[in-house]
Amino acid sequence: MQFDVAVVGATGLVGTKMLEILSEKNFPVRNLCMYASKKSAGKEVEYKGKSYKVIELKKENILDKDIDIALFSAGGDTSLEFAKYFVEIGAVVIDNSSAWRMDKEVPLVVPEVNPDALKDHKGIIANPNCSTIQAMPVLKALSDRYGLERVVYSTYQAVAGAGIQGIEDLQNGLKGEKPKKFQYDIAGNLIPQIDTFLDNGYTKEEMKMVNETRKILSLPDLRVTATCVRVPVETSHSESVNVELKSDFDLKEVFELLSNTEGVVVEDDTANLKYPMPLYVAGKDPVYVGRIRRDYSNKNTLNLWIVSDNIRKGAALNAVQIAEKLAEMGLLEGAE
Ligand code: 11C
Repeated sequence: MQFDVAVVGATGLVGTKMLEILSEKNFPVRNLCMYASKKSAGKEVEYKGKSYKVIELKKENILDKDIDIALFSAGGDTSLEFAKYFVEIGAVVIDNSSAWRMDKEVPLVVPEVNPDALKDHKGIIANPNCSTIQAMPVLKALSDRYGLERVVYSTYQAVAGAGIQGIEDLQNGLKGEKPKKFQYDIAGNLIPQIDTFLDNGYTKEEMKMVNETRKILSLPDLRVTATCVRVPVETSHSESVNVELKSDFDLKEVFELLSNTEGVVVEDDTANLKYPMPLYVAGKDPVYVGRIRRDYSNKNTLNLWIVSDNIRKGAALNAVQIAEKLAEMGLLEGAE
């Protein structure tokens, strides 16, 4: 089976990565349409050695096409305006923005965690926030084995989460220039704010972690809290995760469980100073977990350190994996 694929936001950081991953994975692409805003329309983008002209994203440029899957990463407003036209022509939209993540009609999916949610899709599937995605395979495994009582996230998020301009702010900041994307210097600094503040004192990023975790794990009452911090690291988010379980655990068994969890690599050998770090995880597909230890201050509680490439598993790779899973589950129309 082959598919007609559209990438919306094809010239952005995540869009570019989506194309790279489709190619790396040899995804069965029959035709490819690359969309972007008027500013980038007409540019030439390469895919597997062939050059494609970027099409301006507008209604009439969508309705005249045959598309089976549209991978969106162009911001929430663009998704809200244009996804419906792709659905109208029969495509399944996999959207990387936050536009529909909490919509009851829209599955929010990490393929190795909650693939069955895909069965209920009505044309749009949401890709979770990067900082949420990377914790999911680990928490799902722990949830299934021991039950989850409470989760405390403290994140150390890379500048790539803020797009190309975030990366530029770090690189230029290291040369002494002032930031353009962030409100403060990021080189040599930490910013305890990602996205805007809400009335409850949390940032939108923090509440995304709370709400998306509950939805993906189907645990609507799970006690979750988060503090999200931007750090001067280019790519890969790191997270300290404190997890209170419903029942007690044997640490060796936890190591074994996580070592056998799809999409997860345990990197934890303190005697040899082995633990995951963002610099070395960048460019890799799995979620890495280390510093696995008992929290002696609370019963049935674990401390974990989870690191993953936020542009790959946190965005582009997860979106492509959703497409692969849809195809595997027979939920995608394509051509023989
Ligand atoms: C960041 N997590 O690191 C954000 C970027 O809802 O998809 C992704 C925002 C989102 O800044």
